[in-house]
Amino acid sequence: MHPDIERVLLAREEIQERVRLLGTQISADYKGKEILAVGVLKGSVVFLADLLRVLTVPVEIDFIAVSSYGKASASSGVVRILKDLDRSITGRDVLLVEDIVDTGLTLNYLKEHLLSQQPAGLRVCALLDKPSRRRVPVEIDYLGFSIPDEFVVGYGLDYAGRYRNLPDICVLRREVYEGGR
Ligand code: PRP
Ligand code: 7HP
Repeated sequence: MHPDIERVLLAREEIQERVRLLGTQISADYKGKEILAVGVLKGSVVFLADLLRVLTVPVEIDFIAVSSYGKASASSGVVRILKDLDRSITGRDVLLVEDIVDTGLTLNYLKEHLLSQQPAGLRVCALLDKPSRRRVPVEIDYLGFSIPDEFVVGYGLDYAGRYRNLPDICVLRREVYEGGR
């Protein structure tokens, strides 16, 4: 195990099984429709890549990137778009794909931003939720796991840009991020 890791919270097999079930549920709910899956860069890429491959309905993908408001100043709730969608989503069935919902500020902002473009529908699929950290209420239509308030990395999730390549979702040792989170 990587020396910066305290323990594995969700092992790769458990993640794969949950992603498979999410894919089955989403495919059933969207039967007869075509999904435009919008991944939120960069954390969602691993999850999105796996989710895509278990969907049985037609799916296109696009990406959006937002600036982090910085966890230290979460109360501002200010989110800035760094890369917007390539194509119009008007009239499309959009599935917004996130790796983690923490304060809810990013998702809240993104939902408003996307809804203002009149999609036919907008649902949210998030792999992880930390409900104890929530500052604004946000609805998650498809959720992988609800987790406690511990800083996790791996399977796309980072700390300071690192650890995204770890195949399991792991709790990062406190000493690594203390003072910087
Ligand atoms: C993470 C995550 C969400 C956001 C959730 O992104 O991917 O977008 O934080 O936090 P919130 O609910 O408190 O708003 P991050 O800013 O770490 O960027 P990344 O995806 O590039 O790692
Ligand atoms: C964002 C984020 N990124 C990685 N790990 C966590 O636990 C996180 N919470 N919010």
